[in-house]
Amino acid sequence: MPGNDHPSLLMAARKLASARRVAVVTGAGVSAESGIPTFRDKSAMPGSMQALWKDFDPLTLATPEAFASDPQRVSRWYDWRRLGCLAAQPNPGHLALARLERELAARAGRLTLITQNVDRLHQKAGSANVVELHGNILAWRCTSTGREVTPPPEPMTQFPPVSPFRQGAQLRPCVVWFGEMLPPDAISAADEAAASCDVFMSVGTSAVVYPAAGLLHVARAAGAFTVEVNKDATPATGVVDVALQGPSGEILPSLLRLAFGHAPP
Ligand code: BJW
Repeated sequence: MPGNDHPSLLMAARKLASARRVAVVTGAGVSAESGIPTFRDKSAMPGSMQALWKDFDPLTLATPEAFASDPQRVSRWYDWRRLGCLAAQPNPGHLALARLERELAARAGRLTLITQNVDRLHQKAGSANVVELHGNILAWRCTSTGREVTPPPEPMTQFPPVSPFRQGAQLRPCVVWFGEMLPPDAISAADEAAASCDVFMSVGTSAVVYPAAGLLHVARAAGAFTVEVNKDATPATGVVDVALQGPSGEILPSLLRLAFGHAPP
């Protein structure tokens, strides 16, 4: 984690302080400090909810093919994750991004927070302008009619859950699996924000899943100053203007303090 006087941190803070439009894309790493497991990290956070499903590769469960071949297992996994997301609380990284939105709004600026996460923790932290690229895990939809429902915050009792809308149909989570299209409104809002921002930040994502990973390149081509916050190196690290290595729950609050001073009580 860079110290508060580190030139990269100071440079990123100066750029944020003078920016009007900022776009941030977040990934699973931003929620890791809330105890939600990432997709590709092998090391689980202490106290995280990973143990039960440790023998399954999340990337092989998050596909339409997995749901088609074993809907019981896949829906059980998603219900377990849904309950974990409902119980989780935002961490200082989420809160810092919510503060960034308020600071920019107070200066007639705008933050577009583009997330690949399905956990709704940015909204729980107070962020309002959130673009969900990969859907959200709290809503489920009928495999036949597409109608959506928000299941109650208790464990489901039947797997796969039966659709209340059409006999013989099932419910699946409203998330985007590999090979599925992203919501068109979300991808166009994300593209527009990346193409028109002064500062673009990639936070807690392995930067390998497209189209989300392509937004950094859109922003760079349009002349934005680009920043990465990640505890490890990724394909984005060598591309950005400033790479800040460390936990987002520590780096983002430091960055906000340097850019805008201490948060008001
Ligand atoms: C910390 C930290 C801490 C940890 N602090 N950091 C162009 C080129 C090649 C392929 C494609 C392409 N365009 C489309 C594709 C195909 C495909 C794709 O991208 N494949 C690549 C993998 C090769 N994309 C798609 O299929 C997308 N659909 C699409 O494009 O439709 C049109 C189309 C289809 C087919 C062909 C062409 C066009 C859909 C992608 C959907 C992704 N879905 C998932 C599951 C969502 C539901 C669920 O939650 O279950 O989304 S997969 C999974 O990966 C999930 C995540 O949102 C996504 C990204 O992962 P993320 O968030 O980056 O997490 P991790 O675990 O990978 O990384 C965590 C990072 O945090 C690490 O770097 C850590 O170091 C860091 N970290 N703790 C800071 N405390």
